Amino acid sequence: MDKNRVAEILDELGTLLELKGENPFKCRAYHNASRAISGLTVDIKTLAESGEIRNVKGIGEAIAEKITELVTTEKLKYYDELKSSLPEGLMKMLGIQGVGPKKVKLLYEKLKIKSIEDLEKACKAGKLATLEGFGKKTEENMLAGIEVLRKRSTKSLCSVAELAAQRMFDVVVKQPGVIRAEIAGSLRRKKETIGDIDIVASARRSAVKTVMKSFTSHEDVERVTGEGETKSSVVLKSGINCDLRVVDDAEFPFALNYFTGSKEHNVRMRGRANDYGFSLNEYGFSKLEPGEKSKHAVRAAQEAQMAPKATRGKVKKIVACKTEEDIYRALDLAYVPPELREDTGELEAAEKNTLPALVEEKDINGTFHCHTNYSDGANTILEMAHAAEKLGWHYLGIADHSKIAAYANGLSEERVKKQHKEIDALNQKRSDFRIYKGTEVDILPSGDLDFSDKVLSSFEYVVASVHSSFKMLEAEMTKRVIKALKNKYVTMLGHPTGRLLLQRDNYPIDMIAVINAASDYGKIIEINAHPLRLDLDWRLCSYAKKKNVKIAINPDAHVTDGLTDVHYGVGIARKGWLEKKDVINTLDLKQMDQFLESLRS
Ligand code: DGT
Ligand code: CA
Ligand code: CA
Ligand code: ZN
Repeated sequence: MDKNRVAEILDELGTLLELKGENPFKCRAYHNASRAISGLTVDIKTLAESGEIRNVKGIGEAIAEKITELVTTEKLKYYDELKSSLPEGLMKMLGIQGVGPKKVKLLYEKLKIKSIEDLEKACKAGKLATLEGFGKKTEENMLAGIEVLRKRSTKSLCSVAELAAQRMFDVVVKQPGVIRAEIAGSLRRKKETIGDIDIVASARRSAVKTVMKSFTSHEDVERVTGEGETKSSVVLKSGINCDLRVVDDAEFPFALNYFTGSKEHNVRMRGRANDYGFSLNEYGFSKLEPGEKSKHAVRAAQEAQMAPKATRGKVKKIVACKTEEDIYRALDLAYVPPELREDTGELEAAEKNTLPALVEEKDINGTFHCHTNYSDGANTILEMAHAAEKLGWHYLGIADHSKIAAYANGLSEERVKKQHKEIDALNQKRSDFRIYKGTEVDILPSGDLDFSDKVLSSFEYVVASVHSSFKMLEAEMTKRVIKALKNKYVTMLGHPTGRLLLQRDNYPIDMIAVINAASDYGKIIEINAHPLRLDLDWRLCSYAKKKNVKIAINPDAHVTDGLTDVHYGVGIARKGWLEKKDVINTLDLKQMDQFLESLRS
C-alpha cells in the first residue's frame, strides 16, 4: 500500500469520526496525519517497519499503530468496522455543496436520511423545514446542490482521467501486433474536465481480437458495455467510461484526428476537405462523387479549375496520409496542436501559418505559489526546494498563507521573520538554486490586504488571493480584487475566480475587468495548476496575452508531490495559446533575479 492510499484512508477516517460525532480534536488528528503522510519523502513501509513512523511530526501513538497495521497487512480492522457501522450513502451526501459531516449526522439521526435519494425525497416533502435551523431555503439549496452533483459526477478531473487512461493505454500499447496507439479525445486536447477516455490504436488484422481482449479484461475494468471488431467500451472501477478503437494502420492518422476532436474542429476540417473536393471522415479522404457534391464542393470544383497547377497537384496527394501532419498539410494547413482544436481561430491561423509556438513543460524553470509546514503545507522549505531541484528547476517561491488564514495556520509577522531567516540561511549555501521569499496574502472583503505595506515590502514577491466572503455581488467582488491589484507590493493574482472544478462554482467576478486592471498596473495572473482549479481558465488566456498580462504557472503545492501539478497548468497555458514568452516562470534564474529586483525598485 503506497502513502497516497494510506493518506486517503486516514482522511476518510477523520470524516467517518466526524459523522460519528467524535470529539473534534480526534477527528482533526486524522486529517492532519493524512496530510503528514502525503508529505513523506521517505518510504512509508520502511518507516512503519522500523517503528520510526512514531517520530513523524503530526502522528501520535494511536495513529502510528493504525498506519503500521495498514502498511504491513494491507488492512485496518478499525477502518473496516467504522465504515460498516454507518450507511454507505452518508459519505456520498458529503459531495453536495454546503453539506458537511455535522449536517449529515443530524439528518441521519433526526430524519433517518441515509442517502442522496432519501435527502431528495425529504426535501421535496418539506421534511427538512421541520428541523430547527433548517427552512424552505435550505431545502431549495439542497435540491440545487443534488442537481449540480448529478450533472458533475458524469465528468472527471483531467488528472484523474489522465492516470486512468495511462493505465489502460500501457496495456494496449504493449500488445503484440499493435503498430501505433494514442490517447485521443478531450484528454489529448487537455480539457480541464473529461467526459470519457478515448484510445485509438492501429494493429495488424490478426492481432485485433487479442488487443480488444487485453482492454476489456484489464484489471481496472468494472464492466464491459460493448465489444466489437473495431470498438470496445468499458466502465472503469473509478466510474470513468473508456472507449478503444482499433483500426488499420493506414487509417490511424484519420481515426486519431477524428477522435481527438473537438467536434467543432472536425466540422471545420470536413468543410475544408469538401472545399478541396474530398470528403473526410475517421477512415480517410475520399473523392466526392458528382452526385454528392456539397455547396462547398461545387465552389471547390470551380476554384480547382482556376487554381494553379501546384494546388491541383496537392489535391492528388491528398489521399495518402501517414501522419496527422500529412492531413493538415494536404489541406494547406500548418499542423494544429491538439490543445488548440476547439474552433477558436486555429484553422485561420494554421492557414496563415501564424499558429503560436506553444510553451512546453521543459521551458519551466521554477514556480511561485507553494506552501510549507509553516502554514498548511506538509513539507519543510528544504524538502520543497529539493523536490523542485529534482524537477530540474532553478528556483522556488514559497508563499505561505497570511495571518488571517487561521484555518490554514497563517503566518504572523513574527513567523514571517523567522521564515525569512531560514530561507536566507538556506540560500547562503547555494548559488545555482534560489528560494524566493513570498506570501499568499488574503484579499480581505474590503480589498485591503491582510499584511501592512511594511510587512509586504519584506517579501520578494506577493501573491494576492481571495479565500473568504465568496458571496459578494459581481461588481463588489471585481472592485475588491482590482483594489488589491492596485497595491504596489502585489506581484500576482492567485486563483482568480476561486472555482473548484466539479465541486464549487467560481465567485461572481468580471474577469475582463480584472485582466484590464492587471494590464494597467503591470500585474501577473496565475494559472493555478492544481487540477481542481486550473484557474485562470484557458478561455481567458488569449485575452490576457492580448493585454500583455504575463502568466505564472503555479502548482499551489501543499506537499512535494504537488509540484508536478505544473504539468496540468502547462496544458492549460498551451490550450490558451500561450508561448514561452507569455509565461513568467520560464525565465532563467538570472533573469528572474533581475525581474524580481526590478519590481522592488
Ligand atoms: P468528452 O469525452 O465529453 O470530454 O469530450 P470528447 O471531445 O472526448 O468527446 P467524445 O468522447 O464524445 O468524442 C471524441 C471525439 O470524437 C470528439 O472530440 C470528436 C469526435 N466526435 C464524436 N462525435 C462526433 C460527431 O457527431 N461529429 C463529429 N464531427 N465528431 C464527433
Ligand atoms: Ca472523450
Ligand atoms: Ca468517447
Ligand atoms: Zn490560495
